[in-house]
Amino acid sequence: MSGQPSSIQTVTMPDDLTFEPETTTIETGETVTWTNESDIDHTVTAYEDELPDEAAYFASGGFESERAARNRVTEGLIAPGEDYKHTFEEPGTYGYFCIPHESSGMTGTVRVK
Ligand SMILES: [Cu+2]
Repeated sequence: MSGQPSSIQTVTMPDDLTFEPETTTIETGETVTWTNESDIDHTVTAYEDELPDEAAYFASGGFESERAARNRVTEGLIAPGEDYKHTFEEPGTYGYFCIPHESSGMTGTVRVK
């Protein structure tokens, strides 16, 4: 990285209850933008036990814990056409999911190098 602006990686939420790509790999300090391209609401919610030790918790809605995100799911919904961004400052592997569609397997992984 020689002075170039930090790049942004996009993960889409298409119509089939997935995150696409399911696994995205970025460099430390880069931002992921999740874009809802479907016609229903989704969340991006980190699994609290699938974060690197030093990492900040993240979830659409700005929650500080998975429990809070689950308890107040409507506040974390990303409407069709909207997006959610998070910048990853710690290397490691992060697991996340969509609260309404967790049981349908709507989960994803961010790997930060
Ligand atoms: Cu969903």
